[in-house]
Amino acid sequence: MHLRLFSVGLSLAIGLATAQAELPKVGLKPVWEGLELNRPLWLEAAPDGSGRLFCIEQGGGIVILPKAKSGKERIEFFNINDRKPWVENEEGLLGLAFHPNFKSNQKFYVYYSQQDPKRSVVSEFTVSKSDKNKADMKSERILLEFPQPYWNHNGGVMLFGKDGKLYISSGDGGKANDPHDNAQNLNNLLGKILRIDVDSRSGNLQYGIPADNPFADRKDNTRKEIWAYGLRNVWRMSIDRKTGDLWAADVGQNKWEEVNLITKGGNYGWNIRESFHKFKEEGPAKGDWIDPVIEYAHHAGLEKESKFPGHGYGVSITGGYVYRGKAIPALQGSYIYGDFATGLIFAVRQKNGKATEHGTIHQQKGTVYQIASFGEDAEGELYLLPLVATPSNGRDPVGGILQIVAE
Ligand SMILES: [Ca+2]
Repeated sequence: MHLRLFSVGLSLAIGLATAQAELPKVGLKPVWEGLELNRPLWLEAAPDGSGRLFCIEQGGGIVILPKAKSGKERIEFFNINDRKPWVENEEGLLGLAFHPNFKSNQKFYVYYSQQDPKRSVVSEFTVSKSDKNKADMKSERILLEFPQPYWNHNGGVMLFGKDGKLYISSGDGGKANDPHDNAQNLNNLLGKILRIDVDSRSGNLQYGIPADNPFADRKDNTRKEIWAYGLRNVWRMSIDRKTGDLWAADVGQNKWEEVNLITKGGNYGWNIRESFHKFKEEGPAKGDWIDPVIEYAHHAGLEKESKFPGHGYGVSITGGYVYRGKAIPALQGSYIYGDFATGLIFAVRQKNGKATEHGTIHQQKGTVYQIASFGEDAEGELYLLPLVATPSNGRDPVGGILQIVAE
């Protein structure tokens, strides 16, 4: 339901003054115009008080953005372009996470694709001792590699929780329908959110299995790295910096896009379910599946089946962040997400995992920027990382980044 304060009487409006504000419309403001960025996919601030913003490029680079949003200087921090991580559309350098103690240990983590065989690699690197704006490219420690049988659904988000553990989204391995039923199979790492400890070691592993992982005590072949499962391709997840909640946007197949709140040991249904709906014909009718917070349909014909009629459409979700900035007070505490293809930006508020309010907060006009990802700075302000511009020619890379601002 969309709460419309302007449609109610003054006395009621005063009565609601302490309630959450209506979700506002927002604008998009070009920033770092003229800075050349090639397929930017992730933007975050180093947790060291320096205020530096780091931006991933899919081809294998990490760039430090100029302090001034009018700046054009490209400071190259990291570069694995020569390893060719980006071969197919959904491959590449996909994830970056700074160690919670980055300020003292200078460690950071990347997630990238490699070929022969196709696989995802999670590695630790350290900043150069002589130049804080350069990674020491010889410092790589590979923590984890796992096979990605197809080019699509490679996951790629990495985040440190408030618990200091590293959370990783893996993707179901690709193709369509999850043909090998990876997401429901606890014996492999695909279609999961993993949780590992980068500061310890378990057995021969280059990381530790946290003792409080949901399957840490299993004596069978269950992968103890698993935190949650039943996910198709989480394209962007984030942690609410206030509450610690883990939000994951799971890209759907032909019908439904969904936003999930991730809990320990949770099964999010794929490939038996897609969003609130049955997906696999021969799948069980009942199970311990956790429904999403919200869903949206791929086209108008599905709207009558949707739990959220009037949401708006799209074909591939891009997850964002719970807004904790100051510039748009009415957006405070809402989760911002968008659709890659339509470029619509949405927001939702929830209580106990159920949506209480949602709305389209921005509809692009004229040039529609596809939403490859969102970014968040140290102050909690949000950015849109566009991939290509349409409809002018649909192919040209867009140089800049767009900041989400009050309309
Ligand atoms: Ca699901």
